[in-house]
Amino acid sequence: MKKVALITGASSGIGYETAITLGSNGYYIIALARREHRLIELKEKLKNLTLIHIIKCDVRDYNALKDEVQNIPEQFRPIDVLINNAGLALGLEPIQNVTYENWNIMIDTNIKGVLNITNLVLPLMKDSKIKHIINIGSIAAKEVYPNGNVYCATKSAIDALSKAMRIDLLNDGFKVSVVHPGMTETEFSIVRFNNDYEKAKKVYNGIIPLTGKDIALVIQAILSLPSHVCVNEILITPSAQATATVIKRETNT
Ligand code: NDP
Ligand code: 8X3
Repeated sequence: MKKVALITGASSGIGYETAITLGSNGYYIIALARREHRLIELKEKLKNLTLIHIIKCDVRDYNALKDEVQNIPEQFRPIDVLINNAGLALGLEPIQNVTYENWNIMIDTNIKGVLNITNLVLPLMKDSKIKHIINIGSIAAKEVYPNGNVYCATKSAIDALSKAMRIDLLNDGFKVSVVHPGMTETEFSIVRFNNDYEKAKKVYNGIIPLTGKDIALVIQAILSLPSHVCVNEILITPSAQATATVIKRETNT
């Protein structure tokens, strides 16, 4: 049976690896992000394995998303799985220093972006026999760490929204899962530190961080369970991470 997954933030990191993993396992993929050249690369990589439809769009732009969702080709309908992954942190500053621009972008992307996509895609999931929404939260949803303020608040909102979706969509036959990754080496820290590659690399000094692929495998495992089994939430860290701030770093790695 054909299965279709729509993945936001599929141009990099966790979203990209999830698209590759699910695409290699027979899912038709709808891949959404702003960087079109990355989506084209992904399409090239998946072209002999599955069907892929790419959407170059900003999750903050409801009207543009609405047009794009309306234009999703027939063979990608109904959508079976929605993976709300697009997100970002900007800066690591005490709350008194967070800029107006940065907090707005984080709230608009990480919270409103998820609401925008979910609202628009739900009608296309109505006829699916699977109906599974997977939201990407964070260890930052579970605990607030110094200078994480607004980012942690947005991810805490995703935790709450995931519970809300599970309640409100239960009678419509939906499963809702939230995946909370710990330290995962993607472009996340490069974005957080405004392209300061050295500072981004230091975040993972002396540990073996998770990779986008590790999280993709967890998502694939969640999707592989029998239909009566729903993983409500899962927190995954590198073996060297106990909490957001308790990390065992080796000095010579
Ligand atoms: P990356 O920076 O590698 O990927 C982020 C993805 O989100 C990119 O594909 C980016 O695409 C997309 N994105 C960002 N803003 C927008 C937007 N406005 N519209 C559409 N797409 C957007 O980081 P990760 O893969 O690590 O991040 C994926 C998710 O995982 C995020 O929600 C992040 O908060 C979460 N997470 C990450 C952790 C980590 O340690 N890496 C740990 C816990 C959670 P483009 O720029 O092309 O639009
Ligand atoms: C991203 C990882 O450790 O900054 O969610 O919370 S962390």
